[in-house]
Amino acid sequence: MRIFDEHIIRKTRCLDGLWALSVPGKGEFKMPVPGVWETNINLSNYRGKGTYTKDIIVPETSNIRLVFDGVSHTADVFFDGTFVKHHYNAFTPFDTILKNIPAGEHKITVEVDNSFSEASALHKSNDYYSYGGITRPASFEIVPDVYIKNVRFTPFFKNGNWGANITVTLENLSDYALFRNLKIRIADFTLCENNITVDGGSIKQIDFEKEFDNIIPWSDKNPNLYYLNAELYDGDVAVDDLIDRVGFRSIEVKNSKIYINGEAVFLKGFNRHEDYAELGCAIPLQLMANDIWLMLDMGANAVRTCHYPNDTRFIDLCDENGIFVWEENHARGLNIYDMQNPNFESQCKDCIDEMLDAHYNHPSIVIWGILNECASEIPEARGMYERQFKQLRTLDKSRPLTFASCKYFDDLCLDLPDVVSYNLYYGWYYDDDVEERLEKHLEFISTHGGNDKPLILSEFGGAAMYGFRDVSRRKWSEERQCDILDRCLDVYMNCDAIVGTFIWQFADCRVTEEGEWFMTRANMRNNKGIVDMYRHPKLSYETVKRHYKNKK
Ligand code: ADA
Repeated sequence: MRIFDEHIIRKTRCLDGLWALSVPGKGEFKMPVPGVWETNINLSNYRGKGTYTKDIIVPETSNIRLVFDGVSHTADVFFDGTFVKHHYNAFTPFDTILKNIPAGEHKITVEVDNSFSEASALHKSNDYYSYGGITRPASFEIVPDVYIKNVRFTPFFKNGNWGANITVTLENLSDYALFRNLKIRIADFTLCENNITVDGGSIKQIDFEKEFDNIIPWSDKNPNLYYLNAELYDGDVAVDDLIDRVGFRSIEVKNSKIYINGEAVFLKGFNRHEDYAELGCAIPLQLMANDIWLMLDMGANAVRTCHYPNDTRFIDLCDENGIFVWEENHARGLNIYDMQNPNFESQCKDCIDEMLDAHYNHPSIVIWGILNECASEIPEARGMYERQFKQLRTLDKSRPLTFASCKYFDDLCLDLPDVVSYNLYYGWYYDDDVEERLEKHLEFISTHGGNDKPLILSEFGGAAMYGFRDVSRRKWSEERQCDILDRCLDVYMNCDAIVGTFIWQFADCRVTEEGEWFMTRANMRNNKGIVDMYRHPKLSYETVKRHYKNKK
């Protein structure tokens, strides 16, 4: 489920492969997992419920941890016919622990639903597609009575030295107190805590603070990573482990700039949806890597995971390749009525909790975002922005926060984030001059709470149909897309107040047929990609490359 082994001691089994899928009124299928059911011709437009089943063999009587990295978008999980877990949101991982499962054959059933209703406040008809299926890897693990639930790594730089706060969470699944020894290995160092008492049925956190010598920090230019290996012992016997990959780097926001390891950075970024032609959001590792190589080839150093948390393997690749990541919770273009859906706040809260649980340790993530283009101009929505920022600040004090606004001269929330971000489509939705309008936006931002904050141009661009070439450079042609990006990049990358540009968007993506999207999205796709859905470069590939490669 990662691009390295998370466990050497804990036994794990991959659940990827063929699962049986039963869809009412459509039939019985053998579906690949990970995968979207839209890849099957009978289901290419299907929105509704489907039941996945798979038989597994549990090798020894033990506690089982079932892990799903992504089920789109609602999952009800059953084990041997008994309901064990409900989860909403395609884009966050979830797990469930089943105690004392006898050795032998067992059945996992996942009822998957990708339909739109009030029950789903975040997945709705939108400018990207909500696919159906078990779309990211799945696995089961055999966990001992006391197991390592989580490890959090927070690097710091103090008195000329790198150090880290490390918090390990243990859970005792049994009914009685147990004693364990914990060993942490990182770089050439070992940290130990012995005789830890974990009471029956409880969770215990163990904190370490340590400074290290000779650390090579993580940066975009040298993305140096360390394995963080947590091992749990019963006496001398190793019973469990959890391995993660971490990096030492600092992030600071001051004087309207973002500093990484003490150096001001300019984020040369792309917005990227998880979507690839017929494969939908279930993108295999090779193609994720290919996306990163294309972005690097264009000179980019940053990506925004619009508009939801991404597959952990993609973030692993960003760690590996020195790409700065803006990761955000799941919400796109929700108006105040959408935000007043009774499920909205709890679904956003769960999404933030799960995003942080899954991705807190990634050095590449340098910004958390919330609520893309939601109702930040409406007084009733402000409290929701405040609550989400408060939740994030409680969970992570080390990273700056932002939200991408399209409320321009009406925004009421610019004082809340650490970084102000604007989505501006000059040249596409509005034809006024980019530079003139930017001046007005800067004036508004500085007088409405955004003064002294760094500004990111979080979206800009225009659509082009791959292959539509036109000497008169009309809208939708590849030439016109070049013109729009050329002008925007020229202005935004040379403006002192701006610390990052995220082009909309990296690749064309599918949109939902419900709602009004078919009227403005030719081929049922958002066509503002610099590459098309198969990653064929449009003319603008070279335009972007010229700008991004030229800026240090
Ligand atoms: C918005 C939105 C994107 C996309 C884009 C567009 O700013 O955040 O998801 O819809 O506009 O293509 O219009």
